[in-house]
Formats: sequence, C-alpha cells, structure tokens
Amino acid sequence: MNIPKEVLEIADGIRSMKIRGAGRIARSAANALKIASEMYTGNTLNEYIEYIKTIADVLLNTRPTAVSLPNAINFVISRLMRKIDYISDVEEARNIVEGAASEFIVRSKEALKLIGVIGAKRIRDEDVILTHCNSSAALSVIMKAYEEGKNIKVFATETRPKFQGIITVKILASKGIDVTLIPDSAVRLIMKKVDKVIVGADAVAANGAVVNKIGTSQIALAAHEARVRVFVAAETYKFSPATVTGELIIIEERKPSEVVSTAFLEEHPKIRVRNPAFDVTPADYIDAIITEKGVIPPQAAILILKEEYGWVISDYLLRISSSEEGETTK
Ligand code: RUB
Repeated sequence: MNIPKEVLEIADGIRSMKIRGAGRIARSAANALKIASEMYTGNTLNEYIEYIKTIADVLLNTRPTAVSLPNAINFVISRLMRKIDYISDVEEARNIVEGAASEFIVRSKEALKLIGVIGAKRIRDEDVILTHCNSSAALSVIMKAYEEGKNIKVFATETRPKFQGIITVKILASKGIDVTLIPDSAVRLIMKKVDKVIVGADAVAANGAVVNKIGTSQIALAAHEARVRVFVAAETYKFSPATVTGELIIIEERKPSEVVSTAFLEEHPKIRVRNPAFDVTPADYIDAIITEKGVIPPQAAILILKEEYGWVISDYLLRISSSEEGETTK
C-alpha cells in the first residue's frame, strides 16, 4: 500500500520527537489521517477503509505512552466505522474522516484555551510555580494567569535527557514572565520557595494516576513532603479508557544515546544505560487535574472516562467477554 510521503514524515517526526508533547502528537496524528484521506487516489470503498486503517496503525506505532495518540485516532476512525453500513462511496467516507480529523484539531485547541482559563483561577498573585518538561496545557494555565495581571514567578526544570525545559523557559521569557531554569536535581532544594507545581500529562489512568515526563513523580514526592499543591493540566483526551479494563500504560524506553554519547557507549560496552521517558505519579500525590470540563480530584478520573469514553469501554468489555466465552466453549 502506498503511504504518502507527507504522512510518513509526520510519523517520523513523532518517533524522533520533532513533534512532541501529548497534545501536539494527537493533533499531528489527526492531521496525518486528514492528509492521507485527501491524497487517496483509488475509488473503492473497501480499499479506502483498509488504507485509512493502515495509516492509523503506522501512526499508532510511533510512540507508545501518550494516550492522546490512540484517542485522537479513535476519534476519527470510530466516526467512520459507526456509519460504515450506510456509506455508499469513497467520497462519503472521505468527508467523514476529514471532517472528524478537523473537528478533533479544533476541539483540542479549544480545550487548551479552556484549561488556561479554568486553571488560572487557581493561581494567586505572587505565586511561585514549578513546572517540568514542556507541556502546552501547563503553560496555558501559567500564561493565562500572567495575562490576567498576576505577578508570578516560574521555576522550570531542564528535563534531562532531552532538555524540553529549554523550550519552556524560552516561551515563558518571550511572554515577559519571570522564569528561572534549574537542573532536575535541584527540585527538592527549590521546593521550599514554591507555592504550586503545575505539570502536564501524557496519560491519566482510571485510578487517577498520571503518566508524565520522567521525573514528575519525584517532583510530586518533593512537593508532598513540602506540602506544596500539585496540579496536572490535561485535556480529557489524555484519559485512558483501556485502563478501566485493566490495561497498563506502557512506559516508553528510549535510546541510551539520548543519555550519553554513542562514543561513550562504544568505549564502555559493559556499562548499561537506561532511558525511561515517563513515570507514574499516584493519585495520592496529585491535588487536582485541570481539564477542559473542569477541575477534578484525580480519584474522579473514572467519571471523566465513563462520560467521555463510556461506549469505548463497553466495546472493550464486550470484546473481552466474547473472547472469554470463546475460550470456555473450546
Ligand atoms: C512531553 C511531556 C508533557 C506531556 C503534556 O514529553 O511529558 O508534559 O506530553 O504535554 P515528550 P502537552 O517531550 O517526551 O513528548 O500538555 O503539551 O500535551
């Protein structure tokens, strides 16, 4: 099957982290489906459906942790599959896919804005905020609070090994916000000066645990010890319906050469280097999750999941129970 070069470039961009951050990954995947659909040249409906599903698989296999990616793809593909029995030609199928992809992108951007408006209410004048990695949702909250005239200070971690903290400090400084870059290892020391921690999320599990950039759970632990509030800014498409049925979120392990040079690795073949990209912060260490649907305690994640993904969860459960039935009648 011929996959357009533009789509392969987006998939490569996600894999190599040129396109990164859960929200941007999701929007790029939706955009890739739209581009693929627009570039489809055949005219049989079945072939188009196979083609779109292949593109979806290519995108799904780029990075494993951000649940926003399967949720974005599912947003588009499920709209096509729900109408499949009533679609008569490729044109109709294309309109559904391209319309759903555009709708996801628009909704995602709106969610980001709303999170800013809702989250900024939790920021007080003179607050000192600590953030980690580079999260558009967390930055939306911080920047909105600043726009509202609150005099805030921000500490941002470097975020080894890929230094996404540099992106964060550049964005905040360009807006005129007082921002200080710190090494990841300085978090516990700096926490004494911090009023609130605000981070993003790659995934929120049914039990309210949050998966975010490696180091987030250590920051939450240091905040807990210092009695500093921890807020997670996350669109509802970062909530994982699969976790309701017991699936675990996969923690991406990236190349050791992101941590030390290839020359070092070659010189010291006996030294093992690990590079887990994300970690899990349990619900107990999170005060609230700021979503576009409102601020919730992490323990209420299941309510968001049931409201937003009730049918996806029922579908999973149905598949599990029918495969179990198959097993027992064998
Ligand atoms: C990025 C990261 C971000 C979340 C949320 O990791 O952990 O905190 O993805 O980002 P990476 P956003 O750089 O490995 O993709 O709020 O922008 O969706």
